[in-house]
Amino acid sequence: MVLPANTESGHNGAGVTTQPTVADVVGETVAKQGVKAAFGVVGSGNLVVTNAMCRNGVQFHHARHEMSALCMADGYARVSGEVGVCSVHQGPGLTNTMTGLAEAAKSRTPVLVLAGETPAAALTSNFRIDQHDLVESVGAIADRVHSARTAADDAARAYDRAIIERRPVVLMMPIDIQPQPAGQTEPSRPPLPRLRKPVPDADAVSAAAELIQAASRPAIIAGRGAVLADAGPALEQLAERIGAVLATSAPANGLFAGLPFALGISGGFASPFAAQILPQADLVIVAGASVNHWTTKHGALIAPGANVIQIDVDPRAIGRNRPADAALIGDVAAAANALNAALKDHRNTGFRTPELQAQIAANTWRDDPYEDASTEEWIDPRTVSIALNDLLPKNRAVAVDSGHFLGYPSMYLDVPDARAWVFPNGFQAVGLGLGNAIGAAVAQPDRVTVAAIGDGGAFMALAELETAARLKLTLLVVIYDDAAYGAEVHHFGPMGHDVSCVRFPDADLAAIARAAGAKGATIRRTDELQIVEEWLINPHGPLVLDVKVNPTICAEWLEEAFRAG
Ligand SMILES: Cc1ncc(C[n+]2csc(CCOP(=O)(O)OP(=O)(O)O)c2C)c(N)n1
Ligand SMILES: [Mg+2]
Repeated sequence: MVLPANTESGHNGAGVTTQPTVADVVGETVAKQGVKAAFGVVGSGNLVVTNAMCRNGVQFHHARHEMSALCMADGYARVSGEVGVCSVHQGPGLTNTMTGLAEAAKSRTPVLVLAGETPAAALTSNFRIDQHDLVESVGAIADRVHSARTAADDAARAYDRAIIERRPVVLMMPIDIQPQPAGQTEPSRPPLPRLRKPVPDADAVSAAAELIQAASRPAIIAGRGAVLADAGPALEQLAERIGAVLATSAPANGLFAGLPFALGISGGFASPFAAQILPQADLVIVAGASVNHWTTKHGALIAPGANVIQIDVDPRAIGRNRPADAALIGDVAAAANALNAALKDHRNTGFRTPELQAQIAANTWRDDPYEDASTEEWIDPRTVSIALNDLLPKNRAVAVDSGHFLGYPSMYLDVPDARAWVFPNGFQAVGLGLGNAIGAAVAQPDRVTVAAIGDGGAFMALAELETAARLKLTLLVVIYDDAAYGAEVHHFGPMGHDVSCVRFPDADLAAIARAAGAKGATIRRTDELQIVEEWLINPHGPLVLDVKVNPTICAEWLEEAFRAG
């Protein structure tokens, strides 16, 4: 709708009916894209736009720090498949989001950030920074509300770009334009088509099908591209036809959960059995995965002579980390369906024998023996992870942080599907896990969400314990507390460096959680996990477990990563 100047048809959020402002229209336009939830920290540069979203049906969840607010939008987007929305103040409000924004950019999460911006003419404003270059430098897209006339179009375009370009978009909203009467209240153009499922070229499909027909023991390694394409069923159909075993990259964990020939994660977190089977493949179909050094254990999990077929929507991804013998450029589900059609008369038992199925079932991580390093004072992180896995309902989601502890939840906590797994490790930053878990818990209130984090990551995001408590989330925060930056201790200690600066006095994180309004308990033995059972009867409002893990254990996956450099 185009409004003549001074038309009285809006609401300024202060109870006064006026012509809608640019901020009103931006908030309304974003809400009308179907946004159900938004996160943020409110200042003068984003209060009006945030209220406008709320008036139009968006539920706004206020965080305590912008980095975590961004992570909440990221985690929300990862599990819901929708655009995550985050609203922040200009200048420091935006700089505070940077680490979370870089993670969302590296993990290609569609996030829309609504950020105030100092007026072009306010050259001496304290808040002034180059917001455009700042966000572009971490891989996000900078867009802008250009004028009162274009506000609705600008907002709709920014939202579309997050989906189409699969990256976070920061919509700068100059604070001198925001209060102006909007020249237009609705976008002038229809939304861009959202469904992009590019089908690979037919010749490429034939070439890949030929390689598959020549293979005797194929494997499929699926990544986040397969998750985003909902390609699990199409890939399993293909795998069954061609006799393939299935594995995922760490970010795509859960995609093949429960399937008989699923080996779990390929890479540093691979079970010893999976690591033994995967290099036996003579053909590997890499489906929406980058197959970087983490996923292949520095190349060891794909045999040097194996053929590789790589499927990716992005042509630039082909062969980036491992040369590909054939490439299918397109949506992973569309490509798998095309291969299923091309191979409709092909049948190969391949790996799929009853013997291997039984071996896979009997050789998961928890079947792998270890010497329990629990003491009076500390619990073995593997022991507590296995016990939690047994206690928690199957309908759960797990979000992790970064650090030495990271392998334990990845190896021992099962997830029912890929949307129940949040792995914000594209930037390998510590401190993003709790925010991501909160976003995931908001998106899936029917699931028990677990935030598996280290004590270092917990302290970086501590403020959000209050958020989790205030929002009464069904959230179990498991802090693998070794009173240290364990990753650094285990990396530099063996080299003879002084690591006293990355060891900390024991801290009572359960008491801190209680002070923030959550339930909290210290865990040193598995019988103390009874508190989880009690909490699960009515798990509304977070329970924080300060698990005192044995700091002397160095996880094998990390040792190996350090060895490889
Ligand atoms: C933001 C950020 N700062 C520093 C680092 C370097 N770093 C990697 S792991 C780690 C230790 C994290 O400690 P904690 O969360 O307790 O996990 P732990 O390694 O002890 O299991 C640090 C500081 C990082 N990756 N990201
Ligand atoms: Mg630690």
